[in-house]
Amino acid sequence: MIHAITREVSPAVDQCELTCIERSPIDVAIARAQHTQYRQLLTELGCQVIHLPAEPTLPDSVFVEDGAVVLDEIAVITRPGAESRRGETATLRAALSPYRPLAELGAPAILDGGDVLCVGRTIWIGLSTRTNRAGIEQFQQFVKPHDYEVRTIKVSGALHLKSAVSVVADDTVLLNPEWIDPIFDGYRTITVDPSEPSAANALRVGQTTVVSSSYPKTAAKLDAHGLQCRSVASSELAKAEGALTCCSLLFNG
Ligand code: CIR
Repeated sequence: MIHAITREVSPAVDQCELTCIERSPIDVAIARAQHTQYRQLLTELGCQVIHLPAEPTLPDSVFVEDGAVVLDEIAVITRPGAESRRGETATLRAALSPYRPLAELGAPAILDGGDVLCVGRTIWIGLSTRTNRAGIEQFQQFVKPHDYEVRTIKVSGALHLKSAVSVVADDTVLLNPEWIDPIFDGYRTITVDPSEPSAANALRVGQTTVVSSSYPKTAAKLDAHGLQCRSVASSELAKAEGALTCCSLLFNG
């Protein structure tokens, strides 16, 4: 059983944080409709979806990935890099407490879940505008007893590490070589179509890779490599600099 924590799009989403893109108006109704389709797809792919209510005062709260990192052994509640997002973690802590022992990062640490990429027993953490060395060091202390190796990688040109690279199968990563070096030894690397730089954020659910319908060329590439793909519209939340992994916390039950 895969559990998926999601949260309804905030009515304040158009006041979201933005780092690498220009602001453009966000239609909350469209964003909510696309998010509903995303949740329906997760259900279809076998997830039990735990959908949290909207947070009217937290514009970015739909992006639940940034507030926690859930491993098989432990969940680490983060301290998000953007101050406006720190209020998001209390409800995630409550939602996760029935499922995992919890640990929590404290100041001066900052870390967004979008910077954490688990590749087998290696956890790559992006050093970014949202994640600092104190965040990585504290995280490492929490996961060391569970036999994970933490490695740091510098992120530039993208908001988060997972804007640039994601795991799409046991042995395969999808990445944008303009934003990240292909240093994932032993893993097959598929690169995004150059006309679709943001396609590197795809969501693996069991044996299926979910790709945004905005990126058909990259989806065709994944298909050609034998991956089973599904697509979903995510264009409205892309205006808030969010992609597919950002909208859920997936973990085994
Ligand atoms: C932010 O800047 O924090 C949000 N507007 C977007 C967060 C997207 N999250 C993610 O990639 N994990």
